[in-house]
Amino acid sequence: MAALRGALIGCGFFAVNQMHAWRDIDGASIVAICDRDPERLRIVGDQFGIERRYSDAAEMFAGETLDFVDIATTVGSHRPLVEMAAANCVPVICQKPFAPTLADAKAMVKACADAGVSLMVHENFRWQSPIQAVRAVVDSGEIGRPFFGRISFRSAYDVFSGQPYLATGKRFIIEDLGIHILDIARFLLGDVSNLTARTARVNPDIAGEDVATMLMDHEGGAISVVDCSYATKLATEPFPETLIELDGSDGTIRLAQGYRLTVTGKSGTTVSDVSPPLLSWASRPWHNIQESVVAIQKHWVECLNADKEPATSGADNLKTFALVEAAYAGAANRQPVRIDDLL
Ligand code: NAD
Ligand code: 89Y
Repeated sequence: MAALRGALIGCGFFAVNQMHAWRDIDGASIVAICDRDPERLRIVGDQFGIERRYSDAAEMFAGETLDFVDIATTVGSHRPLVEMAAANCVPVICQKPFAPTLADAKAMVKACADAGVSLMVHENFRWQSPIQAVRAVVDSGEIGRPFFGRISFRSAYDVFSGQPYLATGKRFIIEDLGIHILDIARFLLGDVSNLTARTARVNPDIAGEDVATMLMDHEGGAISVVDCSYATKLATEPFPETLIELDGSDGTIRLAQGYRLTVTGKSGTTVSDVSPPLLSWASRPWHNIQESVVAIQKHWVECLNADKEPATSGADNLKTFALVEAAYAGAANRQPVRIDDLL
């Protein structure tokens, strides 16, 4: 089968990982890139040997024959770019956070559905190999029916030096990072019916909240706590590890710092190292995230070729995005939020 011809829009900080990952994946290649910043276009074009370069996405759609487009811009441009892809009948991947609001996200999903084009949100954290390892244990039945989960991301890593825009938005940790952790909770324990949230800002130099604690009822009966912080100074900085505790009717799973997975279940206790591999182009501590970029992009290629809906399709991501909206609304009025009322 001929390799799928893709284009990348947005050649910034994170897009470099996506470009490395596309180079590692058989069956797809990036044939054109676009950025409105000429310097970013030059840097990424030269680094990855891409000659076809555009400063305007509409010109790129007009000038190229594409099998898909990969949008790696920041959130403000996601809706117009996804709608442009839909109008050009080009299947589309869009980075998280998918949209500024749930209403925008719904409109983007509808635009792609109406145009009959596939849409995947680059919601990559559930594709990290340690998270996949936890899910495999749950699926094996070893711990029985999970009734409690704690999905935790606490760090003081300086994310603002690489991504300065994170310090300036009214919304920070839930929209930027919590969205991944909420998605992992859905991935492990299923969809959510109710959410209660509290937020705080500890760092005085940023505009948004940097601490969030959420309590959720899952439709299957489990309860989870999702807690996130970028104001937590620890002896050993865990960025970007998500730590997990799951209690089930027949045992427990603990994913601890250092990628140590302990499972106590029907067959006793096992302890294993589920560290992600360090890919040739990756660098610590980002290698966990970088590996998941390869995994989600591979999944996209498989889904496009098999005409299958991606696991983190636009429609699926609405259910994660609703948790983000619920967390902000519920933290503001200190009331629980029913998720069905938002969807
Ligand atoms: P960035 O600001 O470094 O890069 C964005 C690039 O997009 C810039 O070069 C900008 O010029 C370009 N751009 C913006 N609007 C454009 C438009 N309309 N047309 C063409 N180019 C345009 O941002 P970043 O840190 O790389 O983040 C990009 C996205 O990736 C964000 O949504 C962020 O949340 C996400 N991100 C995801 C992960 C993850 O693990 N999934 C990690 C980091 C960042
Ligand atoms: O933007 C964020 C993401 O998606 O993963 C980690 C991050 O880069 C900083 O919080």
